[in-house]
Amino acid sequence: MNGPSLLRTAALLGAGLLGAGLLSAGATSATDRPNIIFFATDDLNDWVGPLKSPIRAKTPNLDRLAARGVTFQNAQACGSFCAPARSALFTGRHPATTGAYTTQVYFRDHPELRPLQVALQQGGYQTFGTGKLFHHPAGYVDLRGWTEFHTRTAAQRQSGWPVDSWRQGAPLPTPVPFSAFTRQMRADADKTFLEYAPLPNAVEKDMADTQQTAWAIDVLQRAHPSPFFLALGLYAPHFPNYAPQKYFDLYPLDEIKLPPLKDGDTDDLPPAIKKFYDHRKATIHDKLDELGLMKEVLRAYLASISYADAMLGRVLDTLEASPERDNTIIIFWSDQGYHHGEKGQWGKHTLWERTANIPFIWAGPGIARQASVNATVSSIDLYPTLVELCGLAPDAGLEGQSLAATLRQPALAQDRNVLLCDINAGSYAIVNSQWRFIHYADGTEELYDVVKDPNEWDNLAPLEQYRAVRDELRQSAPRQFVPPGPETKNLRLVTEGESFHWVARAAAPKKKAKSTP
Ligand SMILES: [Ca+2]
Ligand SMILES: [Ca+2]
Repeated sequence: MNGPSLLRTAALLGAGLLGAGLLSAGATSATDRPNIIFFATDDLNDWVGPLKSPIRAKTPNLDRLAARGVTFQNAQACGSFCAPARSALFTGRHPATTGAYTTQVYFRDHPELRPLQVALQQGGYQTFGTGKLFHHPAGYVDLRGWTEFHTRTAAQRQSGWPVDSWRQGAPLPTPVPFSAFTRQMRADADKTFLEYAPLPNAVEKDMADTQQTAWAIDVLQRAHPSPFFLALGLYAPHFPNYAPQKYFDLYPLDEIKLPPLKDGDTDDLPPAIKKFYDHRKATIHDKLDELGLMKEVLRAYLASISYADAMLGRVLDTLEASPERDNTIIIFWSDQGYHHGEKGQWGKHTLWERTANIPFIWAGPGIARQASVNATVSSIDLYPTLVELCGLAPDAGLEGQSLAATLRQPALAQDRNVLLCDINAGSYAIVNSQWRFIHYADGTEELYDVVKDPNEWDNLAPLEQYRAVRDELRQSAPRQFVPPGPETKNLRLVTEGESFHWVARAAAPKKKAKSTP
């Protein structure tokens, strides 16, 4: 028994819990359960050191983590933007099952589902959270199951717990918006989309992500008589890409390389999809090109990745100096990836590889070191993996697969088909290490051989010779897609002190029929 476990046993004896038989169940007693640090990032694609990507940010701390753990090269997101990816992660269920395809509030619509942090708390864990773990607007933090959930300001707790990373006193550049692209966007557009700016190095300590990292470090430095789950959700490198100047300086503009783009790439897409993405390209990609800003936007994203990596470094340094060092698993995760001009797109919300491939790196006790796994996995696998590693009560509805055996023996990893649901019910991708198969709700499809065609330029779906491949991949689609849950535009957020809940908006009164004269 190591030091921390002895401490815990002593504390539990003191509390009279051992005699109550609380620790008798299963092979893993609460005292032997590993601590978990869950380090979440937002919109971070695979441009990081440990992943085999042609463009990579400087991420010395993630490299350090990967050197003592397992890197999944082909980890797929379980949602194509923040809200569905996070709802799926915390419920262990895909949008096809929960109806949380976009910004539906899973804990309002499905209070019976046991979110990950509640499962951990029920398993004897102290649970600590801060930052962007759930979707960022007010009303999205699942308040259940946290020993402590930290916010920077009291105002956040009184107003539905928005993340507000660039509000509530956070440092901002002058002017806002800073980038010429964002300034030229329509008046009704999101004025943070692709917005970026270097900030003075001196304000790094005042940034929301820095402050939340500091809180996580404080938690890590406490004595831990029980195992802990510490979840730190960075907003970086989600736009706006405001980062200290020193991270911009890592990337001289003339060394930035743009991702490849194929002329006429969308010509082989289903007509409705081609129309949608051609329009998006014309309004964003072509505008950035006209302004000559692509490299600037890329540099700011790379700078924000390196800033996020520095926050990871602070957590790793603290853990390495901690008595919990050898008893703590760290998981590094991003909710989904990001396009930077690939296929003419800037953003997420696609079913292609650029949105789907995420960094997913695990290190800690019982996990192989310096290992890289090519087999396809999904972030839906996180919850069942923690059920196994942490000895939690099982949940028959979890839709992922435990990666515990793979983490112990990466060489035994087996490839499989994984699901990525779209924001539209009935549209999805099925992915394995050779194929990406996309099916849209209108019945149109795409198919890419990602081994021969990693850029996903050649849609093979129309070719008769691939009919059998498509038919086989389609077998892995969900049997049904539940209808979307209630849209938040039809709900009203009610705040009550430091809590909140959602209520249905009263239906608008029907207009009185005009009385006939
Ligand atoms: Ca995101
Ligand atoms: Ca194409």
